[in-house]
Amino acid sequence: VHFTTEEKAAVASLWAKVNVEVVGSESLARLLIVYPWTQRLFDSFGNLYSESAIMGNPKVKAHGRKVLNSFGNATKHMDDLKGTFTDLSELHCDKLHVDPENFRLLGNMILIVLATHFSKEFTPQIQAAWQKLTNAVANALAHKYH
Ligand code: HEG
Repeated sequence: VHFTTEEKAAVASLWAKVNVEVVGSESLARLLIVYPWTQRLFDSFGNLYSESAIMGNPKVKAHGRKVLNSFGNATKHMDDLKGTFTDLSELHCDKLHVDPENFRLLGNMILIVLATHFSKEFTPQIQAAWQKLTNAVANALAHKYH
């Protein structure tokens, strides 16, 4: 994928305002609530029994922050997403056994959380650029699967 200068600017301008801890934990929490079968991958996280338990779970918070921080590398390396995520792709495939469809689902959760946080500022143009990025990151993370 190729990102235009305008798309890169749209991504960067919003990313600069993102609270990684809040958006990361809310996105992961939504994934676990909206697609409950994803909870299976996090059986070491303790109590995921209800929406409020998931929202308040400190391990969900910490992991959400970690994942979105890592996603942040994508905003800085939009010309080389495959290279940026090679190691993580191998890890999620070989060690973590995460179905790559989940990268797409999480990408959608990130978009929804950004929309709720930024409201009207999340214009169609900004959404288009971000949606292209979440798709490209999902592809990059799936690239080393075999
Ligand atoms: Mg993954 C660990 C990044 C989606 C399940 N994920 C990690 C780690 C990073 C990361 C940086 C830590 C790696 C390490 O310890 O070296 N993850 C990452 C990104 C994205 C993503 C950038 C997508 C944007 N991960 C993702 C999804 C799932 C998942 C969708 C499952 C639904 N990740 C997962 C699990 C672990 C990691 C189970 C290990 C967690 C642990 O036990 O600490």
